[in-house]
Amino acid sequence: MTELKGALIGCGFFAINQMHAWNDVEGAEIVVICDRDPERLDIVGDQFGIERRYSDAEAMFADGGFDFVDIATTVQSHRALVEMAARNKVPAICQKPFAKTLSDAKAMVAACRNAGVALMVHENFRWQTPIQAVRTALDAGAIGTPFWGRFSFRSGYDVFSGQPYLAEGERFIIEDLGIHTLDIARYILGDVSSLTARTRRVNPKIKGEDVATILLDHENGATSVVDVSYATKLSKEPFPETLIELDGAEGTIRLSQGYGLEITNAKGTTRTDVSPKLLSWASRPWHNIQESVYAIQQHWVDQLKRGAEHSTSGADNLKTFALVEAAYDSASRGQTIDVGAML
Ligand code: NAD
Ligand code: 89V
Repeated sequence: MTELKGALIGCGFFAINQMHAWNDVEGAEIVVICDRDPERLDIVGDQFGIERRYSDAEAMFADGGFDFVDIATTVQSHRALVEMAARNKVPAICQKPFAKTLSDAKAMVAACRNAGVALMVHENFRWQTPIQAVRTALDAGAIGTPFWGRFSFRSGYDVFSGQPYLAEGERFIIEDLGIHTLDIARYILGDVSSLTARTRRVNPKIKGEDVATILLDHENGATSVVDVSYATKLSKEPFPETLIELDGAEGTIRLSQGYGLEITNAKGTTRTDVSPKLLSWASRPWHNIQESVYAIQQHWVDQLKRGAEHSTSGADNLKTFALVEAAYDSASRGQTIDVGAML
């Protein structure tokens, strides 16, 4: 298979997973890295044996020598870096959250479309093995047409030690984690027409909300609840599992803590272990997320080579990002938001 050459911008906390995954992905390798922090640049360069290193993304693009760019910085730089990739006609992966605002996200999609380059948002949660198993069961007609769902992520895990910036923003759980859960709800039950949300902050040491409850009206008539919390202290910590309940006309699906999938229909009940693989470089409890990083990056390469649309293309992710903005808007105004009108 021809090797695509990639550049990675942002050598921080999460990029380590992306670099490990690139080592496993078939058909691509990272040949150049960039970080404006020289210490981070050297740590990642030395760990992964990458000689070409830049502190300035503009200079890296000017020198070229790569077929795509993987942007693993935090949200503040996403628009500038995606537009830089578009100007240089380089296909781009952009970490979530895609942008600071929906209008920025729309501009980024337009820039890549006009430049004729692919753009994929690194929205990896839908690529988790247990989420894929739920989707496979639904597609196989295991429960008939779903009419109700719950997508739940409730945890007391300390995410702030690895990602201190999460404690500092005015927005927290919907923008950082709920964005994944909303994307899973869309992936499983389809696009959303309207949304109602309530939020609160329980942890006094952080600035943003750490609890959100969101009611979604899907275009196909299904109703779902997305509930997320980092203020939930349980006897057995579920981080980073998304739990799912689906009721369909002919049965039910339950994805429970510990990666158990239970399907009940006229044939009876089946129980399957849908645990993610523990990749050689992965560590519990992050292995679920880490495996999905590998899966989405392999998907990027495969689709890029075929010239086909990515599952979480920039255009697709506008519909997830709109749910994030709608949730904050709904929570602050106490009103139901028409999501279709935002797109
Ligand atoms: P981080 O702060 O640890 O790392 C970001 C790095 O980018 C830093 O080293 C910083 O110096 C560098 N950087 C920022 N702007 C730059 C620029 N313009 N040019 C060059 N370098 C620049 O952040 P992180 O925790 O690694 O998070 C990065 C992104 O990954 C965030 O958007 C976060 O939401 C996302 N994330 C995703 C997942 C997931 O499962 N998809 C998990 C964790 C974090
Ligand atoms: O996946 C993420 O975006 C992470 C975490 C799971 C900690 O919320 O920031």
